[in-house]
Amino acid sequence: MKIEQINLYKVKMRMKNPFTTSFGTEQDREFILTEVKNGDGLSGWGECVTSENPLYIEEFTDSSWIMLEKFLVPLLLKREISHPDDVFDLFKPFKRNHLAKSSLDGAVWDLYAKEKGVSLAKELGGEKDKIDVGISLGIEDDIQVLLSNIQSKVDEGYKRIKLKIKPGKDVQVIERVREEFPDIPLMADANSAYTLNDTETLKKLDQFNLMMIEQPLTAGDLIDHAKLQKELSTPICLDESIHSYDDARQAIELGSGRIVNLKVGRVGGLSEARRIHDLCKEAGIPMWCGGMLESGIGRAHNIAITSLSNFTLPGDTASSSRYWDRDIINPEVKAINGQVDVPKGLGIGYEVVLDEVLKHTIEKKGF
Ligand code: OSB
Ligand code: MG
Repeated sequence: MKIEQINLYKVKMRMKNPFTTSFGTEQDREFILTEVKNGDGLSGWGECVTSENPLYIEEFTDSSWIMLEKFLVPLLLKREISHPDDVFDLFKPFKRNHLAKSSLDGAVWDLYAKEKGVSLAKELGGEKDKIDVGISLGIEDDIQVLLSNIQSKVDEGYKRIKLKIKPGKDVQVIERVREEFPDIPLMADANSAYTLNDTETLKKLDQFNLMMIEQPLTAGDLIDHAKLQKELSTPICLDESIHSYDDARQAIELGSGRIVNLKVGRVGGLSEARRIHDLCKEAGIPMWCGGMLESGIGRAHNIAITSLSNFTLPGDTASSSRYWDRDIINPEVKAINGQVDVPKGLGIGYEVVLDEVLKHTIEKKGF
């Protein structure tokens, strides 16, 4: 295949509700959509899952925009690609910037599947018709608000509830939630807010039968995570720590955690995501697909990768309506009883509604 044209759309979309984690609150999502076109005018789409600020990861929307226009787009444009895996290798000389790289990798995978006349899920080796999904709920000042958020998501049928925690909003919050909901599949995500000095606090969470504690310590602290895991009976799940196949390999070898949250953007795209999937499967490490408050395009990519067999735990890919008044794809993503159908249509299997994209576009550049 040959990429004849690339369009970048910087978009700003307002979520229905603010979302608070240990690193901050976000309501206006600012990110980039990438569109790659072949000579027949067929389009593949990708999403660069950045935010306006570098709080979750070092990349942010404006840094990825520069990365894309100055380095990555010129490498890909007019180039003959025999397989989407080539894109990962093509970008390899440039360090990190995985969210930016992933957005083009994903668009090329979508286009490749469309050219072949298959779904992206099938082309990736997906085996499931439906995927299980949970939901991630932000920190709330008022515990009653959190409890009612949980109740409504349990009623909707989500397969597990993830609660964001931070120092001062942890043990007591989980304790109160467990009083109301003793049996629901529950987990906590700290987004790197703790250090080994907090081991005693984190050990108190062991009594609440959590499925896992996600990313208690800083990214890069694989050794400290391994020390902490030895102290905890609750499995540690790694999110921010895993940026590559080698990160996953070393985390498994060190015993830094027992579960992997895979985010396609964080690891630089679907090709690397697949390699990590196979590694974890081989090692007996269960996985699930994390979310980055994506629009429908990123959501579609998440659904496709989650159809692979070792995504055995419910992921964060909730319904479009949990985030948006109107998503930018048709049909929108809809979880029914905690399950989302894996689309069978070509490529990502959802139609991108260009009018909706353009409504939110604050900058566009074509190459
Ligand atoms: O840590 O998984 C995370 C959102 C933004 C950045 C990091 C994270 C999250 C979420 C939300 O937990 C997941 C979602 O609903 O998309
Ligand atoms: Mg997380």
